[in-house]
Amino acid sequence: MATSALSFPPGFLWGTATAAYQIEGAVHQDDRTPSIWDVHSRTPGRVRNGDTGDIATDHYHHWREDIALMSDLGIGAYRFSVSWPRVQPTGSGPASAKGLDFYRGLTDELLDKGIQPVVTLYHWDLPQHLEDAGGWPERDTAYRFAEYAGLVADALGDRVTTWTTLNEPWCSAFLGYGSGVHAPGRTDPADALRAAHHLNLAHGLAVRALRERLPAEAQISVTLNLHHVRPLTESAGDTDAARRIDGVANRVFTGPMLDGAYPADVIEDTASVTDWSFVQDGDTELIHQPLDFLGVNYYSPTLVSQRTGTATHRSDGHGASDHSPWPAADDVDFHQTPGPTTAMGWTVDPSGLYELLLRVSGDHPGLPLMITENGAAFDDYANPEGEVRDPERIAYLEGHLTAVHRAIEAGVDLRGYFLWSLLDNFEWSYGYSKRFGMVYVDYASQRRIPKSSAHWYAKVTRANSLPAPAPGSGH
Ligand code: IFM
Repeated sequence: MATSALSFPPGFLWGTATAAYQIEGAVHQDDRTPSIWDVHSRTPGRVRNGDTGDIATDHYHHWREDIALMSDLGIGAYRFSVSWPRVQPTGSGPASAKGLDFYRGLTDELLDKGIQPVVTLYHWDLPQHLEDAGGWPERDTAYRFAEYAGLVADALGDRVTTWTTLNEPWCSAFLGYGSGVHAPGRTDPADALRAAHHLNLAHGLAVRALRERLPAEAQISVTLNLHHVRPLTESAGDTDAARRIDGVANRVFTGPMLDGAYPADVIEDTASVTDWSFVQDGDTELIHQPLDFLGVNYYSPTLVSQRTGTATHRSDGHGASDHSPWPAADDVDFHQTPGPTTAMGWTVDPSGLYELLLRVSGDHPGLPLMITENGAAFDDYANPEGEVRDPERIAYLEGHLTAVHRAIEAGVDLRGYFLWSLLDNFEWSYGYSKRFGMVYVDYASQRRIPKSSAHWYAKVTRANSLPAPAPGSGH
C-alpha cells in the first residue's frame, strides 16, 4: 500500500465506461430492432432470474442526469458504446436518424460538460437480423460492421476523436459461439474460431472505414480483454497449457491485429477443430491496421495447468456451461488464484495487471496503452441513511491504480484509466445480480446514489494522483 501520494502524468485520462445494452433500456423505442442479447435474455434459463435489458438503468431517458453525475464527480472521459440495432436497425442499409440523434445529443452534452466522449462501436449487441443470416461465423457480418462503422463516423466524426472498434472480441467469439454463456448461445468450437476471425476482419475493415472519414487527429483503437495467464507450476505441461490458453485468449487477436499474422502455434493447436480455411488471401493485411493505442480490460489473472488424472477444474471465471469456451483445450484445468475475491468470484490480484501491462508494452513497443475497463462487483446495498458504502471497491481500485502507477514508472506508455462501471447495470448472464457501478442504481425507482468509491474516485481524478491512505483509516 502506498505511503505517499502517487502522481500520474499530466494529461492522464481519468474516465469511466458503460455499454449500450447494459444501461440504455428502451429496447422498443424509436427504430431499434432486437439484438442478439434481447433474444438471448428472453430465452428461459439463459440469464439469472430471467432478467433482460428491457429497462436496465433506463439511461435512454436518464442520460442528462447521468452526465451531470459524471460532471459532479470530475470525470474527464466517458467510454460508452453505440447500439448497432438502434442506429442501423436491420444491420445493413441506411441509418436511423432517431438512433443517431440520441448519440449526437449525448456527445454534445458530454462536450458541453468538458467530458471527452470515447465511442465503442460494438459491445456485443449484434442486430438479430445479422445473427439470423449466420452471425459472426459468417464472413459478410464483418462487411456489415464496416458499413455500420462508417455511418457512425459520418454522424459523430465531427465531435468524437477517440474510437474503439470492438469491445472484448474474445467474449463475442468464445462465450457467444463456444460455451454459449453469452448471446447468441451457440456451442460449436469451429464456429467460435470462425467468429474470432470475422471479428478480427471486422475490426480491420472498420479501422479503414474510420480512417477514410475521420480527421487525421482521430485516435482509433480496439479493446481486448487480455488474459494474464499463469501456469500453476513451472512444469513443462503447465507451462505449455499456459502457452496454449494465451494463444486462444490473446494471440488469436493480437497476432493479426498487431503483428499481421495468426501465430503458427495457435493454428497448430486448434487443427483438430478447424483447418482455418476461412482465412482468405489478404485478410491478415486488412486486419493489421495501424492503431493509435490499444485498450486493455483487466479484472483478474488466469491460472492453468495441464490435466493429470481425471480431476477437472473449470473455474475459468467465465460462467457455467457444459461446453468449454476454450477450443482444443479440454485437457487444460483452470484454477482459482489465491487471494480475496469479488462478488463474481474473481480473485483480486493487482500484480496481474502490472505484469500484463509490462508484457504488452514489451511485446508491442511504441503502441500506447489505455486501460479501458477495470473494476469489481460487490454486494452493495443502500443503508438506512440512504448511503452506499463500498470499502472493498475502494481497496480494489487503490490496489489496481497503484499497480498502474508502478507500470508507468517502469516505462509503460499508459494514457488513461476507465473504471468499470459508471452505474450498476445488466451484467450479462448474471442479470442485475452483480453490481459493478461506482454509482448504485435502485432499479425500482431508477434512483442513482454515488457510492463511497465514487467520491473517492472523484478525489483521485481531480488531484491526478492517488492519495496516501490515512493510517488506520480503513476508508
Ligand atoms: O460488464 C462487463 C463488460 O460488459 C465487459 N467487460 C467485463 C465487464 C464485467 O464482467
